[in-house]
Amino acid sequence: MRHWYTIERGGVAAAAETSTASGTHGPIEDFDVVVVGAGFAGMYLLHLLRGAGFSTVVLEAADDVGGTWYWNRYPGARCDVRSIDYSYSFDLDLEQEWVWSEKYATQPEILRYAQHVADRFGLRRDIRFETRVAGATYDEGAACWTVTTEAGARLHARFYVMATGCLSTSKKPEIEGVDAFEGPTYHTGHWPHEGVDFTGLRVGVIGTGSSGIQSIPLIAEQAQHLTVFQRTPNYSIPAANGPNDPDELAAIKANYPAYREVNRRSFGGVDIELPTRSALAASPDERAEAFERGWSQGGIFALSALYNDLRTDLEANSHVADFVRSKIRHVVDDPDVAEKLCPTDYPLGTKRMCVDSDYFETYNRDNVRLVDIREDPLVRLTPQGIETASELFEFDAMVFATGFDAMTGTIVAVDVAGRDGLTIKQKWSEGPRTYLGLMVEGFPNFFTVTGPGSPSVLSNMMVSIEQHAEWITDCLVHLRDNDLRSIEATRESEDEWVLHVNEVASMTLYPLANSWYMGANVPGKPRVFLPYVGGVGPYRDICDEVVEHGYKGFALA
Ligand code: NA7
Repeated sequence: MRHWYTIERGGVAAAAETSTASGTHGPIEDFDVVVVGAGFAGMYLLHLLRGAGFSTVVLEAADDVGGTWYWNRYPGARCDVRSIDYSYSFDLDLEQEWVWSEKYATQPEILRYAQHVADRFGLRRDIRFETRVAGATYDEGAACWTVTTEAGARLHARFYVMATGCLSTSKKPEIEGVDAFEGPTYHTGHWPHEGVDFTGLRVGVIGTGSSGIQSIPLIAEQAQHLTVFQRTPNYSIPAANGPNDPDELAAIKANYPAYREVNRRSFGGVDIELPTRSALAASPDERAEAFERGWSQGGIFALSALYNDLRTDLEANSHVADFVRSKIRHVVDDPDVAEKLCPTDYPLGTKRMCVDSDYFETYNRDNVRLVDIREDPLVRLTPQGIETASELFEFDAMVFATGFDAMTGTIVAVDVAGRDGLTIKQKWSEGPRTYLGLMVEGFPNFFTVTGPGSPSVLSNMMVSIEQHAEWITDCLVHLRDNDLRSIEATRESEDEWVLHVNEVASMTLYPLANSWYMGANVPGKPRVFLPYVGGVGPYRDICDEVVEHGYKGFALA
């Protein structure tokens, strides 16, 4: 492997030696690119960067590839984007040969896919597993990042990429005595690899987001008794999962490249016909018929993509929200429980829409109880279970389905210091600031994949990951071809992009919910809309245009 940048820098690595004073040890290794994270983003980046001749190493905390799909092994974990869409498009043979068994793939199947890709493209040899990054510091004089691992190793690289995923720093419930419970506790985002058997146990689950909604029906089937502690009810629609129709699959595969191209140019990274009609222009009967059709079709977009104003107009949204509430009341036998399960204080779709298999039905079981902690707040965890304002609960096991410090948590957890020692945590103290969700002013040669300010979690992540990995690789090739050693977002372009991201978000209903999109699930986190809601296709055009205009908005040195 030719180390283009390391050769150019001439001997930084050779000169660098052991430093025990700082707690680091061993020789400093030199790479063109250090990538953090061996999920789908890091894996594809490695494949591309190696192919382009850059010496690249991927550092990964886990002991295998998969990222989100490595950690989130809770019962019922599956993707809410269809498997034919949630898969790599970069290799024609791979996409033809891999066969997804279900419409929505389970976590084990997605993990097997990630492992297959790692084997197929020989990725593991350049991935260091069980290696957690502690810090990364930029030396402006050398245009070089020094990346430090928790074990004390140091690596030099011209470029530093965080491909750390959007939902990778899990968060426990903020409650007194969170570690006081003497029985086992499991976080859905860090599920034991060997699985958990709840048979015969009294189980308490905190959290009713996607992870809670997917796992609760399966835990209820096993447990002797299950108590669910709900802070905010969620809108959820049946997944209508099942085996993939072989004929449909064959038809898509016969035309896969064109199919993928439609996804790339689409709004959310999947081929969905964009509605042109307002919900308010439809009659009540027409709306009812459309909502029923969407409900029985199932899936994450089935309701929210029916009319063009559901994400922007409260009255339009109230119709679809009413419809879902009517479904919950219809399914759940106990009217009091049904009311507790009905979301009422935020518009549908402004928190991530959930898809489920028999979630609401689960509350009709004799062994399941719902506790609304808005009525009866959690007070503390006790050695035996949970104390609420009015009751003591005893459990044998507890599950925290309490989500993540999304999109920024993992990035600021690493001590990333850019020019003049400014850390990313300081820079983002009032909310993330990026240009295109790709780069940050003050942090030359540092990239984020699907970072805040890009479509990321509002899209089919695979489409957004591939776009960013390709954009970054092309950018590095451009720098190399033009003998440039650094790239950095300018302050002006970053200001404009942040403004644009906020302006577009403010045209929608998203800011009305206390969602993780808004950073509202983490106490003290700035309330800022994190992803870019302008759409995958338009965003891609913007990124391409930036390149066509000589990396407009970036300072190249
Ligand atoms: P989510 O969607 O953030 O859900 C977390 C749930 O945990 C949600 O119901 C929270 O209530 C609840 N929660 C969080 N903190 C607390 C505390 N302190 N007390 C009580 N309840 C709490 O995470 P998921 O893992 O389910 O899903 C994440 C994404 O993965 C999902 O959107 C999909 O994209 C896939 P809240 O709503 O904040 O009131």
